[in-house]
Amino acid sequence: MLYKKLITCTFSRQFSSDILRSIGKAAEIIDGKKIAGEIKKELKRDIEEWVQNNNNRAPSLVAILVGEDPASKKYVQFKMQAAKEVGINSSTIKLESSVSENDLLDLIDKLNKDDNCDGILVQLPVPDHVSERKVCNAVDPRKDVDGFHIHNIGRLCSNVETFVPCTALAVVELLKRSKIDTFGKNVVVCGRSKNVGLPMAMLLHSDYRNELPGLEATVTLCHRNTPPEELIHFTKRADVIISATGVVNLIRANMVKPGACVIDVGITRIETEDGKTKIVGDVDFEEVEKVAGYITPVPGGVGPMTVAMLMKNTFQAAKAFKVTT
Ligand code: NAD
Ligand code: L34
Repeated sequence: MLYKKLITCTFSRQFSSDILRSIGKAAEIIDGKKIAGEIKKELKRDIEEWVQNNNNRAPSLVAILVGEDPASKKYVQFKMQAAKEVGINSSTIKLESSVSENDLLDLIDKLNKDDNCDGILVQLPVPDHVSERKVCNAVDPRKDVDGFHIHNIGRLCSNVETFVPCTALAVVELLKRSKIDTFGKNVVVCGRSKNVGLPMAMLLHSDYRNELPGLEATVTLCHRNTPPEELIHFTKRADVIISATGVVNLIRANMVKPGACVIDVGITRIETEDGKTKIVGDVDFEEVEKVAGYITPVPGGVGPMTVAMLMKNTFQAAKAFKVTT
């Protein structure tokens, strides 16, 4: 790594990336699946200890799955599996896609009042006839393990302790555990969605002297109306690029500063030549890994970490409830 850094500093950008390529020095892969495994192990230990020492019941999580979207079904299954691994009681309530908004809100209200339920999540997207904002705001903020309630978004934006949305938290944890420095660094976030890009940017630029993980970066937030020539202008100067757009191959090698860290949040299902489907990210992995210093794969990068962070938030909800109720 030191060798790579030295040549990165000494030579021009193009020259150093050519050298990296010629000596076959590929980026270090940030293995999200492995790190998620480690976090789940730590959580299992902490939850066991909390249950035994304080005579608590196990934390509990309820997922609401509306409709038959195969990706949503899969993600909720992963969440149930992870809960089992760490000692969280979990269940999924499945609803038809035709469910009325009122019936869904009633169900959330019932779960809000259920003392045996610490965390509630409504897997998104919800059908078009249901308001996503209303649903997110219906969850008791103290049980809002996704961090999507408007109060919790407000707390996040005010740097006050809260439930941080799982994907943003996943990226923070990946950066921390891979020892990627963000203090005073240039970070580009591609994508400004309320659930991913926005909380990501909030955490990255936040002041470490407050309650939330302050990453102290200089953040540029790009989106669909950032012209491509502007996007490349910013990404080329970035020490860290985080892409969360769902645009396949948005990030190419010529957009990346040699040695930079590239975190790929995007997930898109594509059909392969043999008729099978596979998932890919926003980053042209094959190209970019030759230039970047660190890179996350898809699959096996941010996805499994998102699930692990949900477990962390559920444990946080269980502990807070015990204190405040
Ligand atoms: P979204 O559709 O709500 O937002 C996409 C964002 O990308 C928008 O802000 C849009 O302005 C921006 N965008 C579109 N084209 C762009 C371009 N050319 N340049 C720069 N920005 C552009 O989606 P989302 O919910 O934020 O999810 C984004 C991606 O991340 C999707 O592929 C989704 O499947 C994936 N995702 C992955 C995880 C995970 O855990 N790995 C979690 C959530 C979402
Ligand atoms: N309410 N809705 C709510 N909360 C969330 O945090 C989510 N999200 C996103 C979709 N809707 C949501 C998730 O859980 C996306 N997401 C998610 C969860 C898990 C994985 C990816 C996205 C994941 O585990 N991905 C694996 C395998 C993917 C595959 O095989 O299809 C990976 O390695 O990326």
